[in-house]
Amino acid sequence: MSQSTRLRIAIQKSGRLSKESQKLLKSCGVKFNVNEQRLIAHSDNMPIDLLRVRDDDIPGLVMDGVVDLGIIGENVLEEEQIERQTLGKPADCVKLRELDFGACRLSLAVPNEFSYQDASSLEGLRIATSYPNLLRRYMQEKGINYRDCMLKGSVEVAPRAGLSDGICDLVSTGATLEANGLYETEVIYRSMACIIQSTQSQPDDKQALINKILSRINGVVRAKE
Ligand code: PRT
Ligand code: ZN
Repeated sequence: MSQSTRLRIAIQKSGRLSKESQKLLKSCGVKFNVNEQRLIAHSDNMPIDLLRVRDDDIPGLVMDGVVDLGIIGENVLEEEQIERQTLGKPADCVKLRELDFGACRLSLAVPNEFSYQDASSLEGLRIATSYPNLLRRYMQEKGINYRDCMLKGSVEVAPRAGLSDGICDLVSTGATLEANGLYETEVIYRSMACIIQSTQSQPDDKQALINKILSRINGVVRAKE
């Protein structure tokens, strides 16, 4: 496959970052129409193609140089980076800047009846999470041994279902924890959406377009501050 002359930007197809990612690019003057059935949306006024994928695929697509830019939550980026470093796969990319949406935190939480002092209260216990690498890094720093319960979804119901003692999950308002009889004990990672670039060297015209988009993003984000 030859390298595309058009700039490829990966964004989340549908989900919490999807609308904001599209809005940001539109406010930078990139015109496009999304067809919900299509993976790719071509810009009408700039040599840019948007690749609409699952958010989990975005860091890898950028790190493998399949796309040039990606808009992704720092939590997913960092999780993938640790995973790839562990596997010896390419894990490099450049974080161009943090964006002003997608704020959340990855936190430890336990059932309301759990008497929690500090992270060592979880010694030997089972923790459900979709972020096993970020959790492992945090618990290793604290020197705490725990047992894994890897779940891609429904993490918040794991303790009630008897699958785990606690959880490590994303929180924004805290309503989901509360609705499931859990309380937040420690924030292990704070995240925002960010824009990342592949480390592959780019032809001058493509890099100039990346610089133009980035400078417009800087303007758009600053204007809102
Ligand atoms: O289908 P795809 O794989 O692309 O999407 P996804 O389901 O994996 O991700 P999605 O759309 O839920 O989230 C995308 C990104 O949004 C995350 O990786 C974060 O960077 C960011 N984000 C910001 C959040 C939240 N806030 C958030 N609150 N992601 C998930 N949540 C969930 C959380 O997992 C929990 O279930 O919302 C619930 C908690 O919310 P509160 O408000 O009740 O605390
Ligand atoms: Zn996902």
